[in-house]
Amino acid sequence: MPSVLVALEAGVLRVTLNRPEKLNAFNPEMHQELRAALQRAANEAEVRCVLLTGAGRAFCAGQDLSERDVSPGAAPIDLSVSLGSHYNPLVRRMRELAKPIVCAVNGVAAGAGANIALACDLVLAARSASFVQAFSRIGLVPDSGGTWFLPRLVGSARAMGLALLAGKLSAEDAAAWGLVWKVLDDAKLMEEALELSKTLAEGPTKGYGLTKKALNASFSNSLDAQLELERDLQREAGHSEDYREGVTAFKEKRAPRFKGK
Ligand code: T3D
Repeated sequence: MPSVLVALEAGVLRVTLNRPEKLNAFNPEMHQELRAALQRAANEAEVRCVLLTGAGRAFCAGQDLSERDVSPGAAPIDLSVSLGSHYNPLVRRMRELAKPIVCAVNGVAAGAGANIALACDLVLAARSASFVQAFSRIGLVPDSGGTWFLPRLVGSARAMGLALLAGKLSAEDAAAWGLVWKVLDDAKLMEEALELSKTLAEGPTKGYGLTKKALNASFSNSLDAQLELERDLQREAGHSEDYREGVTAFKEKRAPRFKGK
């Protein structure tokens, strides 16, 4: 049974974390399969949006702790190896993918699972979903970009509370705090996530990729540097076929037919 299910439909690469008996916790196979799916999204022009979700009742419970031997006498584990070879490249790959990633958080998102959801571009959450920075419960530091995303999304006070107390944040509170884009009734989550993903898959993919680049750079740039970046990215966007189509469609008073080029 694959650890990640992948299906392409109408420009949307649906990627489902598929270890439901472990609440979709990460093991090396799941990392490898997710990496391959994101590589496919980057390589194939037919893929114009990625939709990430989880099978079963959870989105993802972070690292599979049953793979960590901490029994008395076992050698200490160097977790930097896991972050360096799996989690950090995953988050970089997601942020650098020049196509939008929608996340449908179908249930609990804990540890790295929570922060991988936050690394997506548009996060939809089922009303029954929750977010847990579970790391401090086991003596760890939030990873997978958590210490970067959280203060930016919810401010330092709330980021610190989430990280130190490791409480369960409901989907409703996550939306109220600005952690996610929208909360949907459980029964509507996948339908609406798919609809949103299809809308994005029909959009100006190249412009979306450049927009991701600009917004991702904004946190470390001065206003001057950001203005320069916008100028450069706009030059690139202005050379796209989709820009030509967008302006033509506006002038002809019709909906644009973007090709993602
Ligand atoms: O190690 C490295 O590579 C470093 C990188 C680390 C990144 C990380 O993600 S560290 C954080 C790891 N994750 C956690 O600490 C979360 C652990 N899980 C939980 O806290 C809870 O399970 C949840 C809050 C996610 C859900 O709670 P609940 O009450 O809905 O479910 P449950 O009963 O706790 O779990 C159901 C089953 O899933 C249970 O198995 P069982 O008893 O039915 O056979 C549980 O053991 C299993 N499970 C849940 N999370 C994990 C897991 N098994 C392995 N690894 C997990 N992370």
